[in-house]
Amino acid sequence: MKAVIVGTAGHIDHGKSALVRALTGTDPDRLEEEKRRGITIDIGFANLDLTAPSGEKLRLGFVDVPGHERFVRNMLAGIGGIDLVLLVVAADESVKPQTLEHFDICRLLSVQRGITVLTKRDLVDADTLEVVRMEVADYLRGSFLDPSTAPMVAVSAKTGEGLDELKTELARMAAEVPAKDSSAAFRLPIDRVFSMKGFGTIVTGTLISGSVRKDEELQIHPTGKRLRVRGVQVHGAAAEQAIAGQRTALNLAGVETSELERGMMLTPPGLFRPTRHVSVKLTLLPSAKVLRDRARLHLHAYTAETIAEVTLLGEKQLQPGQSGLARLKLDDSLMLVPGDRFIVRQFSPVITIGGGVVLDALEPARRAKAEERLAFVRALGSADALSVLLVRVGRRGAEGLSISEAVAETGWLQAGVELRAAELVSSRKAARFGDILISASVAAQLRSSLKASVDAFHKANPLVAGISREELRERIGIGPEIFRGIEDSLVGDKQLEVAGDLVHGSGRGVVLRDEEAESKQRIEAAFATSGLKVPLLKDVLASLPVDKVRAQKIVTLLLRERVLVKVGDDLVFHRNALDELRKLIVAQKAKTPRLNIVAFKDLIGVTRKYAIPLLEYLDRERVTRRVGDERLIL
Ligand SMILES: Nc1nc2c(ncn2[C@@H]2O[C@H](COP(=O)(O)OP(=O)(O)OP(=O)(O)O)[C@@H](O)[C@H]2O)c(=O)[nH]1
Ligand SMILES: [Mg+2]
Repeated sequence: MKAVIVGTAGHIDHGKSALVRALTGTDPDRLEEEKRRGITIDIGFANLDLTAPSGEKLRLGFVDVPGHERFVRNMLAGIGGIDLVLLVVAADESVKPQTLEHFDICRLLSVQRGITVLTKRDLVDADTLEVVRMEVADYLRGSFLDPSTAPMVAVSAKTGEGLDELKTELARMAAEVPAKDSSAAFRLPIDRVFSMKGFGTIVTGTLISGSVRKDEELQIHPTGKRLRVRGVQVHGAAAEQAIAGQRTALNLAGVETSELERGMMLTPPGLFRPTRHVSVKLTLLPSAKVLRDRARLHLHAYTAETIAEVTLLGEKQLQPGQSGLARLKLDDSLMLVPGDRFIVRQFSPVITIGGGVVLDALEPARRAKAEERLAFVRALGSADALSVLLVRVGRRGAEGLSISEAVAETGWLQAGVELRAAELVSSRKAARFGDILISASVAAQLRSSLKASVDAFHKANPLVAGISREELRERIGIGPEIFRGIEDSLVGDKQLEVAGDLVHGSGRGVVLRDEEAESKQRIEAAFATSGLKVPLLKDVLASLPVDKVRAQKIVTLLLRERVLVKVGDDLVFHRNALDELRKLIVAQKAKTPRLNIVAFKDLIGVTRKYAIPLLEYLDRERVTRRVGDERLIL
């Protein structure tokens, strides 16, 4: 059964609630005070089953809103998720201030469909009805309720006249409403919270996207608390799951009613983050005053409301009737994603002055400059989904954008992000390394700076085999995943080679000149033949046919290749000698697990001058551990 949400709109006392009651049999005014005063204060709900002309079964969920100008904020909490609107105008009063304000709100929220309902037709004669019909038609001309395309029905809740015609129009129009995307991420803006005996905490709302099932884990924003769905009700009846477009009640486990309130939003856990900075396209009503930079406004999005400070991007003020790009700083965190619509009302006196659509709700930690932000938001505003992802990847520069960040930024499901990411990669607009996307142009820059860095290193260190990967990565200043990807691609193109931990230019071993090669051999031989009774390094170097600086570089090369190992100041051993030492000590453990310095000296036959640095080396290598004056063999 297809679910469609129908909202009412219109001036106070024009018969919205009476109409909902006449259509559904349910009085949407549920509060005692509402019944006593005969006005609607808060949103109310009712259901109606209809059959579409095609025979399809339809379930209409009505959200009845208050018309009183003081309760517009409650009206706004109800109108956010509606699919079509009944614009109610009393035939004996015609268009009034909240008719205008409510209709402006519908347009700003981009409501696409609706029916104009002239109520109380039993109170006027045919001529008056005609005059009102023309007045209302004039007002609606050019809008989504233009009388040439949208129906206008005159009814009486009292006599029932016109109700069948209205139901027929409702069924026809509900059948045309495109189904909300139940495959998108689940988001439920909460409009009511209460507790029910035997059940505990219940929340209700209009399910704006995705679906939810019993026993699922959810997260509540902005507090971040996680909780579990104990039960689901759809349009007042127990259900296995609720899908987008349905009036939904959830019985929640693990949370008290005091922790929840209207304006919070339920989502799957871990996907989204609430935000206090949003970039938006803002539209001012023609009736509004000029909007200046830094103005403070009331902002309403779905059931949430907060105060926003506007920074206009580009022009320094926004003219009535115009649209512009802006960044809003919110007093409270809200869970918003691009595409979400909102309404803004003047700070004081509180009247509706405009609305807009969210373009970006999650900014990276690095603060963008004003021009950068303007360019980014402009690019987002005019882009299709694929380009949106590319623009977002581009914003992250060499940091890249991970798949999960892309989900949080866009509000798309992971599968959607993956699909678009794959398309960007196959069209060579972006590169993907592990879980991270970077733009093709940034990848190209990184490739050349990585290559240039390696070349520069070789130039500065001609006798060194290569630069260590970690050092190279730090020089470029990029994360490990992207580094590995760029390195791989350069290796694949035979521009670089990787040997163990070292990166060097392709085909470039270390080219030693003859006397250097000879020196290198002589140093190695001097240490290889002396075992642990090594000569002093400076004596060995002094005997070589090369100058001191070059000799030192050759030593550095031998240390890097781990042919020689530095054990203390000016004290260097051949790797093989140290390996022998290690074996000897380990074998000694069976005889006695403890050694003092004298025993150690005797065992390996060296002087105290060598024994102490060697023992400290063995401690560092975790072959031994110092305990008082002795060494414990580990
Ligand atoms: N005669 C007549 N009276 C009506 C009709 N519809 C509503 N009324 C009366 O008009 C008054 C206001 O009706 P409501 O349905 O409460 O009006 P509303 O638009 O819901 O008002 P708010 O929710 O406060 O904005 C009530 O006394 C209704 O009985 C109708 O078709 N004919
Ligand atoms: Mg009412």
